[in-house]
Amino acid sequence: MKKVITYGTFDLIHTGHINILRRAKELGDYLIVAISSDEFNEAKGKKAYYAFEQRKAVIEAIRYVDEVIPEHTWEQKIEDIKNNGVDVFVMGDDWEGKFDFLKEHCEVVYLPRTVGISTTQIKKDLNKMNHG
Ligand code: C2G
Repeated sequence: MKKVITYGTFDLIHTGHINILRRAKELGDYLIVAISSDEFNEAKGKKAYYAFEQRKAVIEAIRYVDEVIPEHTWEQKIEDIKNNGVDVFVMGDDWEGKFDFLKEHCEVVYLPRTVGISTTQIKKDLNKMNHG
């Protein structure tokens, strides 16, 4: 069984997230999604609208996803890959090159981001809608 892993905050789920999860799953048979904890989001300088448990419940409900684990640190990827027998590591290409050090442990694939959608943009648009 070919196992794929990807990482992210996955807040306010949108088609950009769905597209990467679908394409990640297409690269194997089993997709693990490591979701950033609320504390790790702070380390990333991100404040998610939904807390970890809610983001986890949403991602677990997506047909492409087989398992969700928490992402607590930048450093856990090699251990996750080894502990879960992961064959392919996938990220959107905004991370192009940043995780090439994983190539000695598994395949590393950067997929094109979905253009024109982001959680940041959603928040901005909602703000405008509500404040005119
Ligand atoms: N993504 C995408 N297209 C978009 C928006 C996001 O393909 N329009 C992808 C990102 O490239 C990423 C995934 O969706 O691969 C999750 O995006 P975020 O939740 O923003 O995750 P990020 O903050 O990039 O966290 O250790 C890695 C980090 O946890 C990555």
